[in-house]
Amino acid sequence: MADDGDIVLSELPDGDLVKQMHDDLYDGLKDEIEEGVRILLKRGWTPYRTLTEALVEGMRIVGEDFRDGILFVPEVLLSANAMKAGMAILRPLLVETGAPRIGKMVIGTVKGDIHDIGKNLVSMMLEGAGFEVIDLGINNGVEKYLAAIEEHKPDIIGMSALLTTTMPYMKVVIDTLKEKGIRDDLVVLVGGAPLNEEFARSVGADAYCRDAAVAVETAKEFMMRKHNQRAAVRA
Ligand code: B1M
Repeated sequence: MADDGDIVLSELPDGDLVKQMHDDLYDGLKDEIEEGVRILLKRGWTPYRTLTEALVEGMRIVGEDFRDGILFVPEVLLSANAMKAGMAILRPLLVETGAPRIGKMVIGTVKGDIHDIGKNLVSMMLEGAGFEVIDLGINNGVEKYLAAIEEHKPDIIGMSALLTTTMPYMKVVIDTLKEKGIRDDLVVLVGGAPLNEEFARSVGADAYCRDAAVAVETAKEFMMRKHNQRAAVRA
């Protein structure tokens, strides 16, 4: 059993365990994060609650100290690694759904940007909500999006950016979709910590998604509109 010094994770009450997991994520302790996730699930926590309260909240704390120059890239990489290990346990549980596929989405982090934790979370949640998700990974130039659109014929394109220097690339992708005459065939959703609604509008996206839950709701809403439009045309 993994323990944290003298601390036995399985003996902690929920609140203390979650706090300890925030510390363990901060310290990049992958084994402890995996164990913590398993304990919470065993205690009846839903995968979503475990994800948001134990992992995402822990990463928020890491983000603050990274911003303030208290943590540096190597340390944050370890935290990211631990976060991903926890997410890997939750992924199959979040995507477990007998629901029919309600839409298809191609998603990727834009060119120059290697942040993928948020994007992965969005992918997982969308899959869990019944979407087929084609995840292009990180550092995607416009040609990658175009090739994926050609191959997979998605309903929705999702773009993620975590850097103020990479978010303008979303406009490059959307402008290229316009040039190719395919912009209006697709719904374009964008997300990432430095973005906001105004930015999304300014680059010509259909919507900005603050977090993974909003991404799911927004994607569902657009699919509903699409089905209604089709029904209206048929009527
Ligand atoms: Co970086 N980094 N980082 N980083 N990093 C930030 C983004 C930063 C804000 C930290 C800071 O405060 N200084 C800062 C950007 C500053 C800016 O642009 N103004 C920054 C920097 C500067 C950098 C480097 C330049 C550092 C350096 O090298 N000197 C470098 C850049 C590398 C590159 O991309 N070219 C870099 C590197 C890294 C690591 C590799 C160490 C690591 C990434 C590991 C990985 O992703 N595999 C890392 C991390 C972990 C972070 C922070 C700490 C955490 C990001 C994260 O995972 N958050 C981040 C600080 C922060 O954001 N506060 C930071 C948790 C995740 C769940 O949230 O990604 O916001 P988020 O996703 C949310 C929503 O935004 C939304 O839903 C998600 C889930 O709710 N969402 C979408 C995201 N994408 C979406 C797509 C959608 C919809 C919703 O499509 C439809």
